[in-house]
Amino acid sequence: QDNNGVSNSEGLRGHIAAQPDLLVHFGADLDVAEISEIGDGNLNFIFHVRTPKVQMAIKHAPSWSRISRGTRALTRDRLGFEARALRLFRELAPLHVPTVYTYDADASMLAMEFITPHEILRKGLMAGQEYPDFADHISTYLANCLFNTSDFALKPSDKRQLVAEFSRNVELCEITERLVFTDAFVGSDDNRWTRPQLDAAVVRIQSDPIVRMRVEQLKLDFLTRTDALLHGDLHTGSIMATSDETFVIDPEFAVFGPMGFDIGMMIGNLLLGFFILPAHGGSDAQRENILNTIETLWEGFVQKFATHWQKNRDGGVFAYANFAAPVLSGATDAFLHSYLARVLDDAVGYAAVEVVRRLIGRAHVPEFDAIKDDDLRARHEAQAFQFAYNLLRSEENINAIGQMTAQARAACTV
Ligand code: SR1
Ligand code: MG
Repeated sequence: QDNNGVSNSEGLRGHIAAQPDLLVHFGADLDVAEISEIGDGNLNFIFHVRTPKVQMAIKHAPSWSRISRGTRALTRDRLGFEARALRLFRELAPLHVPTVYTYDADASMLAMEFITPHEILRKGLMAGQEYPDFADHISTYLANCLFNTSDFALKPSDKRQLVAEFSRNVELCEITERLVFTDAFVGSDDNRWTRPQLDAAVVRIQSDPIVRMRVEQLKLDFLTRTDALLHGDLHTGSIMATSDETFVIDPEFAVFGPMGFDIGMMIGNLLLGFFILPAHGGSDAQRENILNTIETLWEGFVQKFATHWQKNRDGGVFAYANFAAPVLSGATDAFLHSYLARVLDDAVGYAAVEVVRRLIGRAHVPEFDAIKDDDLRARHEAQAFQFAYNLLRSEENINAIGQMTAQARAACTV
């Protein structure tokens, strides 16, 4: 399926030639530029354009989703939200977000820095690659982007305008609402899982009123809270990394929501990698590394978020400059701690939801699907599933990240 003539290399070359802002990067070398389509996502096409002097990634969003091969319409506006979010996040976390060169709404093309030699984190983790600085990098990204788009940093009027702007990202939010929170927990013809091995587990979770209540609350929070601007789809396929650099890409699902959503998606995807690693030949030490990454990520987030908090005591919601000196000194620290406890509880819930929907919903993750032996895959799926199920039906809050990683360790019996 073609779209506007740019879903293939020659169409793209013609498009660049007609765009002065893009052509300036390539000049006469455009004629000899190598162009290849390198995307493997569900929605869009990504072209790598390369000359001896310049490399660029150009993303094209057709008016349908790639996964549907042209049969399911999807607004091209998604690329506009991605461009806007990338530019904002780049300002807040410059070491971890690529530069946008141009965004052309008419052609639905987004030209940006080509990140190399980084690879998709999901693939690296599956191959047993280690990323010693990843937790530090991603916690910086999360703390910077979440804190600085929240009421703790922004003037209420600026925040409301941003919220209004991103609340128009309706169609992609609908995908999340359905695929993340509804289909897997209520039932849908689009769901798929390893049959018959997981049949009983699917019936059990879909008929559990405690799980249903928790997931409904998490969904309602996603729909109604506007804590901070989220990436909205922060999984290990949305990250490009080497052992010493990390870039977050693909924020087309960006919208305001609970901070725990982004953190939980990230943790959920790391946990999926943890549970399937033995099937890829990963060692105990490599699995421990993933749990350690989750713990360091959360602890780094807390510490960096608290630093932002201390520096912004007179900003955003705490702009008390015009008020008399507070009688209760230290009260805001107590609020910080209770706020972060809520973020952790939310993150654990969203992580569990992500694990479940990636195992039995429509959009799976390749590290599980790559295991062709059904019984082997089902054994690891069942362990991850049971772990997530327990988290969702537990009446006790997780109040330290180590409690959650301990449960994961106990559930993964190899
Ligand atoms: C139809 S899109 C399915 C999934 O792919 C994206 O990466 C999101 O995770 C979405 O839920
Ligand atoms: Mg994506």
